Amino acid sequence: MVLMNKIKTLSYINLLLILSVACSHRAVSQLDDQKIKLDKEQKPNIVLLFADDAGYADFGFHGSSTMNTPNLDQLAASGVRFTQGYVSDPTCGPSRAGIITGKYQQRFGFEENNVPGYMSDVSAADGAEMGIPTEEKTIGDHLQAAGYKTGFYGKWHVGGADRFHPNQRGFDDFYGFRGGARSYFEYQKEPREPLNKMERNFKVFEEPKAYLTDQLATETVRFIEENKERPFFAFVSFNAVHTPMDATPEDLTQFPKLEGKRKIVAAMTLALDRACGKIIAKLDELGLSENTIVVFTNDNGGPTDKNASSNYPLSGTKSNHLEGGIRVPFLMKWPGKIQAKSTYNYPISTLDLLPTFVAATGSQAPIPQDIDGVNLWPYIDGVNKDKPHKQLFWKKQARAALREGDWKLIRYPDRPAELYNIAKDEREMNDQAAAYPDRVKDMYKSIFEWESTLERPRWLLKRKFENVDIDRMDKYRDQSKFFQLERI
Ligand SMILES: [Ca+2]
Repeated sequence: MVLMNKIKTLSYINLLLILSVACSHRAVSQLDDQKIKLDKEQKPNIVLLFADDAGYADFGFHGSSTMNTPNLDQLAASGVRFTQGYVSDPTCGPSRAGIITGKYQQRFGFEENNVPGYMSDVSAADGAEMGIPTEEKTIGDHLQAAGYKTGFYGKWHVGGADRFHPNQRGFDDFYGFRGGARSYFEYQKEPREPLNKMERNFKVFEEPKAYLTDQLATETVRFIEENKERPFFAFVSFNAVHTPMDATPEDLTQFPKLEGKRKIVAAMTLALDRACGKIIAKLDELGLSENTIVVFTNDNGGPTDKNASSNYPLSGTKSNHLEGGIRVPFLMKWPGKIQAKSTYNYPISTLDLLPTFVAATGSQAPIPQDIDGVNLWPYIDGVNKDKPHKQLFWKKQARAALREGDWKLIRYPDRPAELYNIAKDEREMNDQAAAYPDRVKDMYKSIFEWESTLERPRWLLKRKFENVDIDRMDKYRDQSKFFQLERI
């Protein structure tokens, strides 16, 4: 039956080829060889380039003349740029739990960021125990089931305990760290947080010899070379440009006009772009580019206070539900399938990557139904002209947001809800709540109804971090106050 299904997908010429050799014993192995070859040709490789805490504005393809990102600019010109690409949370751990499962992470209790040392004394879980529950299937699990070799490089941050290890969660090959932030240089002594040690597969601890961003590219290139004859999925989870603010002296010298953290983040972004370019160049060198989907996106908006990132013209930052916290750079390339230099303008989500990737593998692995992401191919192709999502939700504790059509409602713990028309007011400057009280009521109710379907948080941050997030939002909300000279 499987063979019949496969044969249905073969071209007429390939079918003739198989029929012509299928008459002898020797032909059986030829048939197998041909099947493998066709599998390889039909199933695209997938490379997900994933940045950390990058500012929406801090890429050439988003208009930055400060940052130097030629390789990512080229990627943007080679495929589609999603102009309203969202993450499912404005912080690291929950956003990653969403992308890795294709589900709103609050559905399995991954509502709050998981940062050892920051958790409440009464948190039900802490430390290495804060992870994606093992009953959830990951993007790696799904692609393994579709016959892919899977590799994960860099920051994991969705569970430090052994049972949450990437090798246990659908990734054949791993070089990275289980925690959420670490030095970009080799640790000379045991770090305070052992989850941040670099690890090759399971418990073989091996610090990087090169600047970490470059090392992650080297590891990904190795994985691509090792698997060039079969379909592969590389999840490249850079910690760039998350703190600590570590850059190489060579990269820093490229930005003589900048100072302080802004200079360092520019150097870190240059290294991020170089690493992405190295991976893309390897695909070109091996002749794999035509049959490889390459995605670039980022886990949450830039924390301007921490790493001097800019989300301009969007408002807000990491850890709040303004557009600057949840709307991220989002590129996808697949030559011959996705039109170069195109844009897609309806809202999409990182939750969509799991079903979109599974759909690209062909019919053998069905798209899971119990997820919130949407297969984007009919929308990218223009076959389906509707919006992929009628609603998109965000929530942490009392704070929440709902995007419904052009409207967005933001619910706060310390002030009335705000309503924005994102199509007319992308910067969220003109609160329309007083003008549309019925819409506010309806959307407020919709958030509550969605919340009622969610699990309770498995862990809780200390209360004071709610204040930290609100204070950061208020101080850094209007991004036009920062880095003004760069925009003149
Ligand atoms: Ca992050």
